[in-house]
Amino acid sequence: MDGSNLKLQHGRATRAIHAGYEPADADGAISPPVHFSSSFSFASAADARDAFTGDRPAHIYTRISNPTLDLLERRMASLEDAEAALAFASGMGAITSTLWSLVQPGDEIVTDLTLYGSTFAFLHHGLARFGVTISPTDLSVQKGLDVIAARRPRLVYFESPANPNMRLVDITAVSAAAREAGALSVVDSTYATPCLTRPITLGADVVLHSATKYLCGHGDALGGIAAGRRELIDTIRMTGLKDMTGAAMAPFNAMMILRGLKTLDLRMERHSANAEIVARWLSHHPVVAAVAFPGLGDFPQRALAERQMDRPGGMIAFELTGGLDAGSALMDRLMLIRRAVSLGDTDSLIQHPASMTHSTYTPEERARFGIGEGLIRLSVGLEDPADIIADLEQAMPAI
Ligand code: 4LM
Repeated sequence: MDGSNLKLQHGRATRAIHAGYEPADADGAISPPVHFSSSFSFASAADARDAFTGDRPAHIYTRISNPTLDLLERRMASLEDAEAALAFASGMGAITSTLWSLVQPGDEIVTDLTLYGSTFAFLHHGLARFGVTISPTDLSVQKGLDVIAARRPRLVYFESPANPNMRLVDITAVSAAAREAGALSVVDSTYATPCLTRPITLGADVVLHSATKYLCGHGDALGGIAAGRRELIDTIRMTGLKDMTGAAMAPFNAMMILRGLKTLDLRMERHSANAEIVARWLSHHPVVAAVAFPGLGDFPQRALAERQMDRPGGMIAFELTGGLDAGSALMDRLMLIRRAVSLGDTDSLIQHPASMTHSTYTPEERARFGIGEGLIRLSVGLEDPADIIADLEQAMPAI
């Protein structure tokens, strides 16, 4: 039973548990075997040659492929409704391997305004040094679509929801504009996961994930995923991954992420329900100046959230009336919620993007790209929501 068979018949929760694996292929083992092997042997010199020319599909070396990574890739392809997927050592491994494979000097990438800090740094301080033009554009408005049409870039790159301020991008509209302009559309869907949004079915060419976050779900393994058409994924595997970054996922991490995926649907339901309760509480608190959460009635892109996301997800961005000082004081007083970067874990995590994940931007860049200096980011975990609220309550500055 492979991912494509399962896709036609089963729901996403079922596919997250079964796609790509049959116990009969491994002596009946319900949990798939893990192939801790860096290299693979050949029956003959001719077999080895045919594996290298591609005439005979075979595993050669784990930087290119491995049966355990193969299973994770088939499962993720099924969950994303994509032809193929590819695993990497980290989310940044997925992003850098993909972009190194798809652009060359002289090309232009149109990006949305808000991106994860290291993605921003890779584009502006990395690729830009090699002759790639990076053009930040507000892709949440019609004018952004006009820029794509006018500039006809090689690639359009965005996140939805965006880290850290929860901006949404209309994946259907932007992917269509990119296709019309002859550009590839690449969307980082780390915040949404395939349980909330399926960018490939909305027209995107490549969907990327930091699998470190919700896909793993327990904060104990790094990983990255790219999914899309087989021809694109093959190119990323054989150029960006194999020869440029070498950012291959370890088989042990693939096992951890396969285990995490089994409860992804369940966890996303609870993350979303908890975050909705916490966001509502924050939005009624007198010292909270603003809350960005797609599940709130006053979320500025509420209609798009309802169209594009099955649930609101577990991420909240908020600002206190006392700005950064009040936010820092709140963070210092928390006792249950952890002061830490990363997101999508069982444990609630809080951080200050301007001084932490998005300190790769200058203050001027943060102002230009919508990352408030006083913005606090909360990744709502799977604890009892009453306990998360009680911790925030005892830590809130006095009115
Ligand atoms: C963080 N984020 O925000 P690896 N894409 C998105 C991300 O949020 C991240 C990556 C890619 C955080 C990490 C410290 C939207 C990471 C990069 O960390 O390389 O797996 O993913 O707190």
